[in-house]
Amino acid sequence: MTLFDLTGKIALVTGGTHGLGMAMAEGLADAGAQLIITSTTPAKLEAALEHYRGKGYQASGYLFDVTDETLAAQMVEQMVQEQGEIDILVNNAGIIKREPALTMKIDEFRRVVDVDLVGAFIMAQLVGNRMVKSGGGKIINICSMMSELGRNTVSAYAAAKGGLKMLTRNLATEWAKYNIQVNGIGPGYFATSQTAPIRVDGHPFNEFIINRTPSARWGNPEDLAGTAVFLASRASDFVNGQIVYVDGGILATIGKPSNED
Ligand code: GCO
Repeated sequence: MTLFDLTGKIALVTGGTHGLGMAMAEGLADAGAQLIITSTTPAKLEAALEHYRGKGYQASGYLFDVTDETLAAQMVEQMVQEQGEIDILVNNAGIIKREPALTMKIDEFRRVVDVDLVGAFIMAQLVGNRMVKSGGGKIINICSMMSELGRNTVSAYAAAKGGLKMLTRNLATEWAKYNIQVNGIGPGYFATSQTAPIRVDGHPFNEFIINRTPSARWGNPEDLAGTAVFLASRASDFVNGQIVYVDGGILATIGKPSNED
């Protein structure tokens, strides 16, 4: 299993204070990686570091917004000085704003695209330049079902996640020659704080997802850990520009009527 061993590796997970980011970070730490997480909220960062250290993981945290390219550059520099060269970058930090496209405010649309797409590019460029000098690395962009499918009220998010899929492919194209593998993970519908508003018992969307998903359940954050370790390890050294959808089969099927087993 040395193929999946991350001992001695440093993994930067943007966000990483809860939900999918935390589950992937724990998977990387269980495989031996040292963790660096980021957040824009001091309390969230402290609580997450306490959680990771409570589990015996080596973890450090940095407070900044991935859309602030000047501060992000300073923070990445500081991370490398204080922790070491970054071997793995998981672009997980993301937001969503559910609003019909006819009425969504432009600055709300811009903010979602800024965090979910431009922020990922800012971090990939900063860490990518260091990986070129250090001989290579792994970049994992957290995409979505909305990288492939549309849905009412999530136009900004879909635009950003669709763009992130193509950014993944383009960075893979440009950086493979530096031994940098750039891939993505596309989570399906997972039980997280982000989906809590649409995952309420009796909420039509909740029933819809359970019926629409061949696995007939919402994903659990830990369902992502294995894919994160695979894309962060030597096991994926010839995997590049791929989006691995972890979705219980949603993208594989047209779905079925609710009265069909
Ligand atoms: C939504 C959900 C989705 C999921 C996920 C699906 O409103 O449709 O929040 O965006 O979180 O991204 O892959």
